[in-house]
Order: sequence, then structure tokens, then C-alpha cells
Amino acid sequence: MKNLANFAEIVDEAARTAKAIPQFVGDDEMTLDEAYAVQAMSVSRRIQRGERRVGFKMGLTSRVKMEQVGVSEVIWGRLTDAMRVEEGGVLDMGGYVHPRVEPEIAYLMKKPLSGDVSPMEALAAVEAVAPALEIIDSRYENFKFALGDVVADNSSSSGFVVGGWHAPETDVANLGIIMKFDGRPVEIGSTAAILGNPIRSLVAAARMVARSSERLEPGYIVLAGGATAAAHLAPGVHVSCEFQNLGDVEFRVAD
Ligand code: 0L1
Ligand code: MG
Repeated sequence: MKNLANFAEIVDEAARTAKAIPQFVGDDEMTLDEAYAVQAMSVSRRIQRGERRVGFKMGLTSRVKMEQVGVSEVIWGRLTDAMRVEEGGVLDMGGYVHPRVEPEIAYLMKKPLSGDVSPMEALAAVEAVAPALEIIDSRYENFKFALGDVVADNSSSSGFVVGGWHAPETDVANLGIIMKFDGRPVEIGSTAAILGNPIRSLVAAARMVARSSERLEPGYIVLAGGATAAAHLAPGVHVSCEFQNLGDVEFRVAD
């Protein structure tokens, strides 16, 4: 019998100690439901250590992201308060294995949402939208994983930065994005890369988390997924990202 709790301990310890582990699941050895069960157990371990659930992240919601990691399914993960990096703050790479950063759209929920909903129903449950950056950090050596691995590893959730909030009716369907390292563009894209419109990612989130008996709770943040490929972080780098109509988000990596 598979010991899912053991998988959860391994992946949680890898995240806690920022030590890379070999890819350990593979697609044949664990069903997707089992991988999400491992994810739930590993996040429970964080909660037992005092972290608090603050939302969800959607992953691989754009073609460029799927191609970057060789996994072609939309996935999701759980966010905790310990993953939040203040906008304009400093990130210490010591807590990460090999972090990357990608531009995203964040939704703040005002009403619960779960199951099959339309884009209009999803939007009616939103309190505000914001530009955001996700810091992803696969715990697997060389960012090499199959679908089950990455889902078990909380879909590489490790950090996020949220910029200023805007009214929910703000049009975020196709906004230009320029992500810069030390003032030099490293990724250019559009929010339209996120499933054609980030609201579709919120719809998918409501549907997908319901399968694990979860729902998007009032006050939760939902990251809609990367709009461009993710860029490797390095010590000392200043990361800034301009979002058309939404403003900038930035942070610095400690030396
Ligand atoms: O889009 C994402 O946030 C994907 C996370 C999982 C794959 C990765 O680590 O790049
Ligand atoms: Mg992401």
C-alpha cells in the first residue's frame, strides 16, 4: 500500500529545510487524487507548525508555463501566510532551493466559491483584483518532475507578492506586463496568456478545489497563474513588474 503520509513528510521536509529531493513519484505511481491528498497532508504539517491558510494558487494556466516544465495540465496549490513577501520587501534565498519568479493576477475573495460556476458568478464573489508576483520553488532536483510530483509538492508554492488592490470590475483580460531584473526586461507578456482571461482561472479554481472538498473562502487570495515563463532569481537582484493599468509590484533578493 502507498504510504501517502510518508510522501507528505518527505516533500514538506524538503520545503522546510530548502533541500532538493529527487523526483520520487512519476506519473505511473500515484493518481492525481493521491497527489492532492499528499499536498493536503504536507500543508497540514505547515498548519501544525503555526502557519495559516490564506488562499490558493493556480499553476500551469498558460502554454508558455506548461512548455517550460513539460507538464500540460492546470494544477493548484495551497497558500499560507508564511509564503507572503511584502510588496517592496526583501526575500532571503536561504529559505528556497532554486526560486523563480513569474507575473500573475491575484483575486481577493469576498464570498465563498466552489464547484461549477460561470465567469460572472466567479466575478460576483471577488472583492478586489491586484497585480502580483509568484515565487515558485520546486523541491525536486533540477526542477524535474511529473504531474504527480509537482502536485504533491504543493504545485511549487513558496512565495507571493501582491501589489495594490483594484475594484473587482477592473478589466484584467488583456493587460501588458513587463517584468524586469535590475531595470532590464526579462519577460514581456499579457494577462491574456492566463487561460485567455484570468477570470477563467478563478472559475477553474472553484471547480478543481471542490474535488478536494475545499472552497475559495472569503478573505482568501487566489493567484491565477503565471502570464509569462518564470525567471530564475539570484542574490541581490531587484525584481520589478509593470502591469498595464494596475501599477507596479516589486521586491529585492537579499545579497
Ligand atoms: O504555474 C505555476 O505556478 C506552476 C507551478 C508548478 C510548476 C513549476 O514549478 O514551474
Ligand atoms: Mg504561478
